[in-house]
Amino acid sequence: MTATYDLAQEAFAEWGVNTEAALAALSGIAISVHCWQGDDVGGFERRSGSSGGGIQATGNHPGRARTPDELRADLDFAFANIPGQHRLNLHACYLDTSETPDRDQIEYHHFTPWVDWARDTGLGLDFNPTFFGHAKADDNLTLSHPDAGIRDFWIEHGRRSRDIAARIGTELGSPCVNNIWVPDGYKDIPVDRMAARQRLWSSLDAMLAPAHDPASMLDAVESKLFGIGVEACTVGSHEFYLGYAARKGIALCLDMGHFHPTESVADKLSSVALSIHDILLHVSRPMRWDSDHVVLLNDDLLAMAQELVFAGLLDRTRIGLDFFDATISRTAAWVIGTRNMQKALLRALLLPQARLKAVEEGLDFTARLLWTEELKDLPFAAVWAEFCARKDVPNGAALINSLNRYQNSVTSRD
Ligand code: RNT
Ligand code: ZN
Repeated sequence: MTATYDLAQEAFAEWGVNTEAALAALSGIAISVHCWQGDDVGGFERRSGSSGGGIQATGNHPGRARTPDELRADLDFAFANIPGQHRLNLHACYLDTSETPDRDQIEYHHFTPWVDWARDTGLGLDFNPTFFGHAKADDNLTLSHPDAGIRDFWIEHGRRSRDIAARIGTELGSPCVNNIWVPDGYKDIPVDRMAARQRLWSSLDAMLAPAHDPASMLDAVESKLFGIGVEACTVGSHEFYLGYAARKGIALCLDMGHFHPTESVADKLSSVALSIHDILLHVSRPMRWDSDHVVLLNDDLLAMAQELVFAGLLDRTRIGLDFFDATISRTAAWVIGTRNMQKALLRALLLPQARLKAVEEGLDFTARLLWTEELKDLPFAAVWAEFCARKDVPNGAALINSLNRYQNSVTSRD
């Protein structure tokens, strides 16, 4: 324990905050790190072309992972620079096999190298069917396509993804979240939104019909406001999935980039939590649109973490990340973004929650404002440094050196 940490411990104790309890709580929070930051949402299907579906990584920084082995090596490095035990969020298009199954033919064995690696590394795994970057998704219509044949193709993909996720969860002894996001929507103003939404609803029903053990797999659905090429209408809107998840008792995924830019996603948590039990987050940073920038330790992130902690939602919220930036070191992006999420959680855990809630309940809004501002000066950094030291990961200048060294080692890849 450093002298700096000792002083920090005292400073927090003056507010009645136990830093050891905060560190223990932070230690127990697993972040689901998204595989797709490592290769610009490309995947390993041996096809070329962009991800499609209105999502896009921009940039051409050297070092993109070209194979599952390279991606795992990059992830090993990233996780070695992120304190704590976490999860990897895998997309179906990241299969690792010499076979070339179409999306409606994927099976568990196409993913076993990932599961073996996760088991060896002590990581949990989450999963996502991939409804984009495919000829049958070129119209930006999948589960809501007017053609029943196309819908059936995607329903089969979704069912297989659920089977695979459930098997992964069983193998690793930790429930695997299977998150469903479809790009479906219209560039220009549709005249029959209702028909499209009815088709999406029925397709989801068909896809989710086979029951799975919740100890192995948890279904989640992710809404969106709009995407590139899908400006006029997104079939799977927030209202659509809020209702769907509530009716079906499945998890709702809130992506921080999938709302109007001035909406606070943090504010939505407590409302959603009253009718939805399980929540999945896609922590992201939209800049003017759903741009998926690497998350910063900014007000949005701090507000989100504070809501999770103060509303008591940590035990039923899965925290996943969703950003992809190809203009910077991809491994650094993972490390910076994930650590920022953890730092935000730590700050929230270090706040004198009971005292703050008491002054608000007593209508003392002056004290609430004064205290929240004074609390910003507490020595959070010393507690974070202690966390990194205990977890044996670099911090500060040592972290920068570590990130640079690794990036230099992958620069020759392209
Ligand atoms: C797209 C959604 C979705 C994807 C991933 C790759 O806007 O946010 O979550 O980013 O499935
Ligand atoms: Zn997302």
